[in-house]
Amino acid sequence: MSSKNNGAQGAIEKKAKEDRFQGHDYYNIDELLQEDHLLARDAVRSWVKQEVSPIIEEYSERAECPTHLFKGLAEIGAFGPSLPVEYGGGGMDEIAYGVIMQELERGDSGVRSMASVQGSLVMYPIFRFGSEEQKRKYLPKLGQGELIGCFGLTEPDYGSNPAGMVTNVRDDGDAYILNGAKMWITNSPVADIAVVWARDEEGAIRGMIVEKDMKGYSAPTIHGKWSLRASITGELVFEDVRVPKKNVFPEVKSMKGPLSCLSKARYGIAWGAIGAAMDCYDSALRYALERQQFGRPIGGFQLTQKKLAEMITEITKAQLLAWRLGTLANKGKATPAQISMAKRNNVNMALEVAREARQIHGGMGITNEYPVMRHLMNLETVLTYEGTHDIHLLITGMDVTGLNAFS
Ligand code: TGC
Ligand code: FAD
Repeated sequence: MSSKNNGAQGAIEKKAKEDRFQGHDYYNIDELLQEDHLLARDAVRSWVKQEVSPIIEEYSERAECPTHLFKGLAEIGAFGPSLPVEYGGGGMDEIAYGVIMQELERGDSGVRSMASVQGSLVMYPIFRFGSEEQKRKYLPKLGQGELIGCFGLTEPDYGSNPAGMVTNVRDDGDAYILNGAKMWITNSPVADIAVVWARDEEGAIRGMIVEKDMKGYSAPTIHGKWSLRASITGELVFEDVRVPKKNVFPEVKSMKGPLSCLSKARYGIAWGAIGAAMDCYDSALRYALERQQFGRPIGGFQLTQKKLAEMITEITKAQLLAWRLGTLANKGKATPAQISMAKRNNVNMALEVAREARQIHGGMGITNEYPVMRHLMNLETVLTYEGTHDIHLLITGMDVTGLNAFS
């Protein structure tokens, strides 16, 4: 089956297609990147072409997580790229972290999620809030992919408003007794440990490392997702789980703990979404030049050019936003509200690009012959997790007005 429109059946049967992706850099943003950023970007791009592209459509169709990729993700340094090497990270800067997320999400948002959760939502809180003993015990193994982690904040009744959480701990001597449930937890069914946020008897929000073998812990899988199908999502259920006090983060006792982790992950998503958008644009551009209708390439029609021109314009704006955010983050100056703006803008941009790319591919756009529909479906999740599109708008609104629309 060629990439021309020869019938959807062949397209659906054809697996392990050649990945012809080329990066797009309309404003020479590469000139703003350092040598090590470009090396990291190119290494991850090659790895994605070799390890992700040949299998991702099949895994996505089967709604199965390619868990064998955890080891490879560790080897390419995708877990905590900007955390110190001695604590299992990559010792790189925030822009390197960003370009790595971009390339992973170019492959699939679910693969980027595997790295985001492990690095930014599990390793980062242990690094930032954990005791020295916790860091030494867990971080090297997490960095090497020997342990898989998940992050439990969202609850069935508390999504956008995690501060309302009812999962709780009560003091029991040398341990806390943990009860409650978390919902929509990426990687929970395959995780060895969970970073869990719960309310203590004084009402303070505490973070802790819960191990899967602890009695009363379970992590059932959530089935039936039409989005992020190559990522495994589950619940976390705690029934009188006895969590030793040495597993509790000693210092942090407020929402600042989990929200700081979100800032780290949202930053990565702001870059990641550009990858998904670039893949859709790349596929649409090639298709528009190859596909003939009315005796000429569809790329010759003004309406197709409008779509492509607007797509590359929006991708370029998002690249500049991410790069500037990265330079601020490197100086420790990126504010949570700035990160919210970039996450919201870039994910929405990617979703719009995916929709336009889907149209350019005509009927073929809904098949697995092209990556576009998979990205489109994935991005519906990315628009919602790590703070919904509207929650980020309200964060920007609060930042510019000084007025809180949440309470
Ligand atoms: P609020 O009273 O505003 O703030 C409490 C304290 O936290 C500080 N803070 C932040 N710090 C760092 N980063 C941020 N993004 C921060 N946002 C707030 C704040 O300065 C304050 O500090 P202090 O020192 O005064 O105590 O907190 P709130 O509870 O009222 O927050 C409101 C709101 C809506 C902004 C927050 O709840 C929110 O962001 N909601 C969205 C929930 C969300 O994003 N959930 C994500 C769950 S994890 C996930 O989706 C993983 S997907 C993973 C994957 O597969 O990739
Ligand atoms: P709700 O909060 O119920 O929101 C529903 C709608 O109401 C949204 O459109 C929202 O924008 C709107 N809304 C809510 N409040 C307001 C308001 N004040 N003003 C205006 N509109 C409002 N969580 C984790 O903790 N860990 C994970 O690893 C994780 N992984 C996920 C993986 C997947 C595949 C998905 C889908 C979610 C994941 N999440 C995870 C949860 C995710 O962060 C939440 O889904 C998200 O924060 C939204 O919460 P909710 O789904 O309960 O929606």
